[in-house]
Amino acid sequence: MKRESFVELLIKKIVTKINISSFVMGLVSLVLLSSSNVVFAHAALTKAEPARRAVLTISPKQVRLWFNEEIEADYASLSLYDANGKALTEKKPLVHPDDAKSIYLELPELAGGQYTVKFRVLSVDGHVVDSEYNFTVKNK
Ligand SMILES: [Cu+2]
Repeated sequence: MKRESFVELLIKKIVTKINISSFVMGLVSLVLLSSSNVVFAHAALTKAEPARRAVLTISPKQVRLWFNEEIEADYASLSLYDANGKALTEKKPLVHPDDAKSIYLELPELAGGQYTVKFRVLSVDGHVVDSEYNFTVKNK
């Protein structure tokens, strides 16, 4: 009887240890998983200026895009096209000096009309993210 309860106690202890270690393992893998998500996530646009579908009364000086991760300027493209599909500048986008997650393209004076911003950036995980959106400059 005493022997049995000792064995029972031993088994209980082992089971508790296993539970704790599997809990710790689970925690560790959770932390690893979430940190790898942060490192390997897609680059996503978080903000744009001019904003999508914005209607402006004055010509913007630049198009600026913000992402959720740092952008490699060498693999980034950002262009502006008019309603006829003509590029408005041959300039290349630059990473903003104050924010490595933001790129911008300097613009010439824009006449009234609808414009399309097209961009393509390389995510840290190696995936290319590209998209486009429109904004309008009102006729003066
Ligand atoms: Cu990805």
